[in-house]
Amino acid sequence: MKRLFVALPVLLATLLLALPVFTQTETPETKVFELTAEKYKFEPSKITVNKGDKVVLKIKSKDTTHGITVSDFGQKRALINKDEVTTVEFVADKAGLFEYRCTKFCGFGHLFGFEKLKIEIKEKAA
Ligand SMILES: [Cu+2]
Repeated sequence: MKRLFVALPVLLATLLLALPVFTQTETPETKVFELTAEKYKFEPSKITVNKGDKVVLKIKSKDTTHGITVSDFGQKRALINKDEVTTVEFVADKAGLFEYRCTKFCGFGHLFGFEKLKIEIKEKAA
């Protein structure tokens, strides 16, 4: 019983000291990106967010209809029509580097040289 009286304050002190570590992690944010799609690339071609962030892509096409399928985050194909803004939203719930190319035939470069859109999702700093 006496050991409990010693152990309990030590345990409480340890928890109090550890508390700031738990509360320092970054809170999820909504990150909005304005992108353009054109033959044969997305611009910018790379975006970076933190795990947990809500990502909003607002994509415009400069020339013809393109498409994007952010399949790793449960998104179905969205078409990107010329002079319209297509919005794709997802929660970046896993870290890694994800690459997406146009998913709508837009010319011969679509088959051979399409530069992928890279989405880097960083693990939050501990
Ligand atoms: Cu294409």
